[in-house]
Amino acid sequence: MAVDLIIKSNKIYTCAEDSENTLLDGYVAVANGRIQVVTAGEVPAEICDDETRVIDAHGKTVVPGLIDPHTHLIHGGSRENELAMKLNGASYLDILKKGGGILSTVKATRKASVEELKAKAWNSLDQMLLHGTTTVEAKSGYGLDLDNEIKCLQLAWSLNLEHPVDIVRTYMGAHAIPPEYKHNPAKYIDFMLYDVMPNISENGHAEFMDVFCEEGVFSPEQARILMKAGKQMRFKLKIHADEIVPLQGAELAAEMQAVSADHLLAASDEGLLGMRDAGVTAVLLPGTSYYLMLNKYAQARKMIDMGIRVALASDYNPGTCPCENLQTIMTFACFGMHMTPAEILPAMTINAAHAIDRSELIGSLEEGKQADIIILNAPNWEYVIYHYGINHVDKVIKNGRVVVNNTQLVYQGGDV
Ligand code: IZC
Ligand code: ZN
Repeated sequence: MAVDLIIKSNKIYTCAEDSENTLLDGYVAVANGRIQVVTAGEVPAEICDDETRVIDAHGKTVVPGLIDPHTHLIHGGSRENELAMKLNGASYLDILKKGGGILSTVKATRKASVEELKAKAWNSLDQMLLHGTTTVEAKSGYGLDLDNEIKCLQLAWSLNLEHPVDIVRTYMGAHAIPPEYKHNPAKYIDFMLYDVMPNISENGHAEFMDVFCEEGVFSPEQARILMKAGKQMRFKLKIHADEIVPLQGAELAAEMQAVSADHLLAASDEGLLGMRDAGVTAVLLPGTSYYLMLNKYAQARKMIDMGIRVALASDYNPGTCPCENLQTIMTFACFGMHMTPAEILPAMTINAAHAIDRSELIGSLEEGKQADIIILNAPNWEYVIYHYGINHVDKVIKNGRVVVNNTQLVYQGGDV
């Protein structure tokens, strides 16, 4: 039986776990949207016929589609007005306390029509795809009331169906206390527990749940209550943990057996060891450290040496990292956190797949996995990180179909 697509290259990085042969000079063969063969050597004539498309990527670099396991994709408006405040020394939490930050995006998101939100998110997804991202996690958390949270999660589902990029949905009502509950945060927590979470769980609007555990936002005690209830309702768990103030968020992630704990700049060593033992993936967001001008990054080197699985993400959002491009995040991971190119590649592919519980399906070039593959205009993987500030993506293959060709989007609308 002939295959649909063959990609040949002398630099195929499979990112397969527990395999010594992660760099091959050979080919990837794709049939029916899945990877059929990945191997070193020449393409045997019998797997090709007249219909088989052959891409000769010799001299270019072939890697799995990048996975972005932490984004706040769907939101209204933008927050460039905060730049001057930041440059004048206002911190992220100062701006939030004054009703700005997340709360200004909540206002804009509630006001926006579904069509407006869709057009904005679609543009972001196009940017992500052009820069090599083939799957993203997308959090709600700018609606906060029932109707607006569901509006955003349903939109994420339509985008998943209509746009080539796959979207994994996370409910994040615990992102901020909405203005209508400003004087009664306990009541907002009850509202989430009894009115919103059961609805979202029963209707399958989200697979994951996330909590912003931070000083002045949700305390570790509140986060624990929400996560426990979420677990009972069969949500998989994530947590924004120890980003700015150390609150033992990493310990809580381990205790609750979260799938991932994200940020972790101020995580304790005990918390990190707990995460390792509980198999919690660390999702690091160095673009946010840069953008908040923290002069501080998560201790990636220490985490890797401890044996924690480390993934990287953009944190794409309108306040602390308005950047869809994972190649930019690679620059911060390398030059800010001293991760090596050999560590950054799995952090954006197979480890990122673990962070969204998709490691059986995506994140590596292995037989049977979804054919999400990118071809980079670079002679090897190190070069992509070395030559920074430009887009190296030449082609993107999503589910076996070429959706970016010669750096341009080539997908047609409809179900891709
Ligand atoms: O809109 O500020 N950190 N949530 C937690 C964010 C950043 C998004 C925002
Ligand atoms: Zn976030």
